[in-house]
Amino acid sequence: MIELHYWPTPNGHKITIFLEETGTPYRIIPVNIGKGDQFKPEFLKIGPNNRMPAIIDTAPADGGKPISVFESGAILEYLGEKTGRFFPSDLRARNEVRQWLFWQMGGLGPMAGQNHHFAIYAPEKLPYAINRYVNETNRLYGVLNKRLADREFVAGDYSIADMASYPWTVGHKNQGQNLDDFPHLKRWFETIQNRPAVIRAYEKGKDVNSTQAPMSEEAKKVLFGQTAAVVR
Ligand SMILES: N[C@@H](CCC(=O)N[C@@H](CS)C(=O)NCC(=O)O)C(=O)O
Repeated sequence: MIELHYWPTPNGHKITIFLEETGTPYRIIPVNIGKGDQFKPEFLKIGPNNRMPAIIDTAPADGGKPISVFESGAILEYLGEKTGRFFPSDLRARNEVRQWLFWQMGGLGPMAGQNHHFAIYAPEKLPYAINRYVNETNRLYGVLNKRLADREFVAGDYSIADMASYPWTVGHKNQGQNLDDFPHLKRWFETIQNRPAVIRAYEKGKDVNSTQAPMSEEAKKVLFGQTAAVVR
């Protein structure tokens, strides 16, 4: 059984997509990041970066005590290895998947995250910051589009690399991007969007947080302006 410490955000959706795709038994423990659950000492024990998602595998492959994992990329690799699905064991295939997973973790996710921050949440609309991240997101969409020009998925067969990137393209409109400018990415996006497991994963998200309202002022206070004090 996998205990998933989760809130329905792009990084959270990555893991429910994997779990739904593989039919792995899991239990969601909500981490309401707008209310500060990510700072609770019990969460920090498994998620020392005060960010969700994190998992606890209560039945690891070695038969030993439970294993916890934080960082969505590490979680996807861990679950891919555990289940033998969506993270190929062949040297070359695995190398492809890993590169594109890290590309998402170090590029698309953080840049699109800053894009959301400056374009939507920042109290001041700073044109320099907005342009920088809209342009950088645009560049990354271009990289992904080019990659998808001659293949169905990012790294060969459908894999954890696709599961990592897809949730970060769901908010393309808010990121100032038009999918019509990226036809290969658009085809890939629509293919993944229509997968039954992906639909179920997003439904799970709505069960955990049905609020579609814009982020509250209270949540903004919790989420923005954090310093080292939050993990002391
Ligand atoms: N690199 C981390 C990033 C996780 C992350 O940024 N999670 C956000 C939600 S998408 C979060 O928990 N935010 C809580 C906070 O900012 O305090 C991962 O991929 O797991």
